[in-house]
Amino acid sequence: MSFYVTTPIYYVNAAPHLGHAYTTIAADILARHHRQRGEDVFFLTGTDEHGEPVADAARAKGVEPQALADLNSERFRALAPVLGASNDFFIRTTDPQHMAVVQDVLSRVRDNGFVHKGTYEGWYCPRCADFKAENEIDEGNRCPIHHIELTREQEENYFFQLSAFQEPLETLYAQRPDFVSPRTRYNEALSFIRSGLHDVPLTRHKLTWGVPVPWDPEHVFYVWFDALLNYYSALSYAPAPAGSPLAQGELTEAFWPASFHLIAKDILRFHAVFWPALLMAADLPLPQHIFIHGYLLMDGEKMSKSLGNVLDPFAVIDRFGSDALRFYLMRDVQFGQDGSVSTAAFEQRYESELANDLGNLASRTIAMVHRYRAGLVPDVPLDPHLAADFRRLPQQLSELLDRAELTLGLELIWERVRRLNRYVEERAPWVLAKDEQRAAELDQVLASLIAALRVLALLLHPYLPASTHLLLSALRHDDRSLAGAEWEWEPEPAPAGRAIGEIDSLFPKSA
Ligand code: ME8
Repeated sequence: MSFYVTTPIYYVNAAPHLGHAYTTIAADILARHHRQRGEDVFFLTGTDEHGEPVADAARAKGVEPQALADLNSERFRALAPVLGASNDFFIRTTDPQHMAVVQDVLSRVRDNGFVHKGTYEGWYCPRCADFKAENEIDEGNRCPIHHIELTREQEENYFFQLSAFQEPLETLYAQRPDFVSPRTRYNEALSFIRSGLHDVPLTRHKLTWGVPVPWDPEHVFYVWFDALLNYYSALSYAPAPAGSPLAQGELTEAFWPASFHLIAKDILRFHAVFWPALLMAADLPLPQHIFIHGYLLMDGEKMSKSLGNVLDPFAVIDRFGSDALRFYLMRDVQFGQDGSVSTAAFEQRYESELANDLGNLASRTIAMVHRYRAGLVPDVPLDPHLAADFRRLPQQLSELLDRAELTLGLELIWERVRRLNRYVEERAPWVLAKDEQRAAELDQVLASLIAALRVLALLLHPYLPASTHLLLSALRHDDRSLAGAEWEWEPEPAPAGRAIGEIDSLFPKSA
């Protein structure tokens, strides 16, 4: 089994913000979860460096586009490990290997008869690098996303014959109802297709900052076609993932087509319409799923660097750690829908759920094993009352994450975190400990709590990799695979009990 997940490649016209961190974290959770299932995983992220958004930003700063791209691409590259992201490669569209693949694939699209010359006239947003139809623009000819005035463009270009793919795309959507999700986004893409597809510019004549068109050096490729191809080109030159039996050069065969492209709804049309059409035109297999999440909103507006209403992920992580940010974003905003974020909501979740529900549960459980059983987990059968709530969780989580239902997956686990807290209160080990007659009961409660903590830590591992690593290390459970999250998983017999370590507060309240 192989699993290939991607994030959009981010524009390098400014530094990363929380919106970018969001998609990268989501993709990382899927990648880590599939690694836990023992699959070969490839997780790609990177930066989109050509086109007007970058050329204009560089001009405004008085620097060359390449210099701005180098500076900001490095910031995005540095953000990934800070977020705890385990990406296998970081692509830059200025990589010469990527540029060669773009030229190669788009020449094939032309050889296949899907490119013709024409004149484009219409509205254009240089921040979106997007040509806007009349019904997509705000009053005063403004971009509905960036609120800037659109420019009227007239340009002789090569066009991609998108119109030829109207029927094939309708068939694709009919045959694969899970090609795009959530359902609202599927419907949105399909109705765009049904409204009639027009040919779109494939090249730009006025721009020089882009991948040169091999058959006409006065043109560069329109940045979106250059950018979309990153998902395919990366596999041709990325090194094989650490520990993989694959060699460099074997990744396309192993991982193409992608399992999941994660994006936000701002770039739905490019991914759900242009991209499959382009792949068909190039005779390449189509991705399995495109999942379109919503916007993180601040003050009711899409968080965006050009609007200036951004929350700095570096600052949040500095104070609370990357797990806290990962948790908050997946928990507070239903993945797939828009949701508001705020420092107040973040702090509330941190205190009540991470510090209290999970952190306290872990530290008091481990402390009780040390206090009452000298750090040895009794080797006794587990409490059957917990079994119904803890059995089959890996399967249930996998089913949700196979649909990229990241928030529902986290809620599935958190219900058990709360269940276990109730169990501690109900069974009150501190009461049992006072009564020698009830030693066997206490043994069972402690063994069950530790087993349940192991299950929770393994299930939560993709969401909270750093803190669950600490917890699993304290539990002396080295294997990170999902097999250990089975309630029935049996440790090696140890009649005298299994030793566990100690743990510091996982989510300190003073953070
Ligand atoms: O569009 N809420 O790059 P970009 C949620 N280079 N997600 C957000 C967000 C927000 N407020 N803001 C950004 C581009 N994102 C192109 C993509 S792909 C072939 C080329 C995330 O820097 C989300 O994933 O504008 C969104 O789709 C992406 O960043 C846009 O990043």
